[in-house]
Amino acid sequence: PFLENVVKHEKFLTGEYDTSFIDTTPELFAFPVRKDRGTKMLSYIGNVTVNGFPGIEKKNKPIFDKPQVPIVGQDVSVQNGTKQILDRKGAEGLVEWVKEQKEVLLTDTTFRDAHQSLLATRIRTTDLLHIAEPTAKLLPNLFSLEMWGGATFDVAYRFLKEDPWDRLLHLRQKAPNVLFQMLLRASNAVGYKNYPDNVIQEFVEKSAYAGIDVFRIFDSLNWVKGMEVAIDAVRSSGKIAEAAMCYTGDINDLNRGKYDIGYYKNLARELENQGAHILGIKDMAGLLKPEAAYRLISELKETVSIPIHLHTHDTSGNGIYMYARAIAAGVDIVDTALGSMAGLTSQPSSETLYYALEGSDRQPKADVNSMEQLSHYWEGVRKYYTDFESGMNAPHSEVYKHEMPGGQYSNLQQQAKAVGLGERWAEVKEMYSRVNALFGDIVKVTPSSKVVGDMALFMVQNELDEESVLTKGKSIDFPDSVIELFEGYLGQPYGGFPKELQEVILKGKKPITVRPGELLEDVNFQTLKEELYKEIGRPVTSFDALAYALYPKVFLDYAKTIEQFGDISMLDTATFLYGMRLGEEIEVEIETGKTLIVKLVSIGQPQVDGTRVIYFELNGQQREVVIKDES
Ligand code: 3PY
Ligand code: ZN
Repeated sequence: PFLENVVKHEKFLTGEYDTSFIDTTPELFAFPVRKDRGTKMLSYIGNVTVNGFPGIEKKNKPIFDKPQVPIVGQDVSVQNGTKQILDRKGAEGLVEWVKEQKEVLLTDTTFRDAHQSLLATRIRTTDLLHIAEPTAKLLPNLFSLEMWGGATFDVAYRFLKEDPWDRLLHLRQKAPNVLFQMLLRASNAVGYKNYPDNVIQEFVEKSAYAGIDVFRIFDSLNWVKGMEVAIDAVRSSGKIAEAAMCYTGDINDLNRGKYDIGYYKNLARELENQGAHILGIKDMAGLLKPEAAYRLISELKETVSIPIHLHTHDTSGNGIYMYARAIAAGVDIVDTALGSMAGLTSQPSSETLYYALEGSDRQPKADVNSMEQLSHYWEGVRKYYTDFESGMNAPHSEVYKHEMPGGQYSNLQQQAKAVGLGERWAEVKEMYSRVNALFGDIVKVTPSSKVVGDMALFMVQNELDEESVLTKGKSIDFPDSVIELFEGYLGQPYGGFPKELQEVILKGKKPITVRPGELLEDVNFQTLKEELYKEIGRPVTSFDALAYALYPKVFLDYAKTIEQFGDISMLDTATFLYGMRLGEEIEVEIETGKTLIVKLVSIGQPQVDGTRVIYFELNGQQREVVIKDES
């Protein structure tokens, strides 16, 4: 009650005190278990058992083998790693250390991009937390763990009904030795549109504070101006600014002259001058071919003096060979995922790369047996999420033609199905590349890739082609995202917008050419916190306020779900997604040392008002909950 009084105090709410410790000390919010906590949880279980989980087909809960956490002796301590180098020597010192390494360094993406690209970003915090400490102990030589950012932020609130900041804070406690890395969409933060500058600054500051060390910053049109605010904010936080250029086209294809080697060299120079500690190459679709990689890295090594970090997706199946060529040319760091979460639209496999480089003096320093043990855990976890798999099960060389990012493929496929174009998926893919040409060959990565996807669906749906878009365009209502792109609200593409198309789409509206952030008013976080407090009626942390600033509706929906069902993040994933089987008994650890035993006894018949009574035993006591049958 004392704490509750503190957090409700006006001075606390208006931020007059430095209360940041409250943000990073979630234990403070572990109030005594209220009576209705168990009932709320049972309501969730009853609901998902009867109605299924949104977005996947309802089915009986499958039987899963428990994912095997490698036994790493309690006596094995966590070895110091790159995080300690950063803390001791600062960003510049860490950069020097990277340059001194003979072996190629690895970033493990299993906790972020791998499941973003294979499983629609659905892996839950509990499944990450169980393996975080073993990962820290078994892979202390990693350059970094990419474990946050990109789509993980909104998916956590939107679909998993959990707080991404909690994920970051708790993982940090379990894995204190390796740098934590996130993907930041520059002025789009972790969203799909440009935000005011002070939102970007506040987001970077709080993320750094909560545990992020390396920020991979990219702009969806490779517009350096759009990256300035984010790069400066990361530098001021004392963390590592990895400014990335997105790779598109093919530098060795003489027919695709727009993004040639000169383009990338200029961009690299600009990013270095802008203050990048590391140059990232973000090959988001996996378009970089082996010989192009050798050439690109060789020439960039002569162009910039900062380390180079290469990211790719293995969609074509050429990932390992491409990395081998980039490593031969001197790339400093590459991104890989543990075997069972690698390949296809995800990153190339860490173990495979390890073996591919056997006999080379650049083979990464890693214990391949440890990687394999960790990979077994993920093999088990991945089974929980089978319903989110994209269905792609073999290398897919046509990516070189449609150029769709790894993380977009399954998403756009879902969008196509949702608007009744599931049967015409091949046409949608082809249209995607035609829209790219129509837009003047732009960089396609979140959020610009989404705009190209929206337009492709729109054109297939409305039987439009390039010519009819231009001739009939004045009477066509284009998707909002397309209008915003052509208005300049995602920034400026290299070479500008195609003028005729822009006029057709904007219908007399004037596009902007300045940084959108210059036109957007700063968010007043104090007012925002007060507003949010009134909405949700509970203490508002700076983290909540940021989430609300980025995703107002998603955050409020999340808060409402938590109000209805309580914190459901501690449920095991099988129960979270499929509920319970009749007669099944599960254990739920609701806080350290406090476990509830839940048994599903029976499910009542539907009533005339559409409700059902679900009968449980909670720690041996009979409990009933009433839920609405949505079927
Ligand atoms: C993201 O922005 O989430 C991406 O992974 C883009 O490739
Ligand atoms: Zn990626």
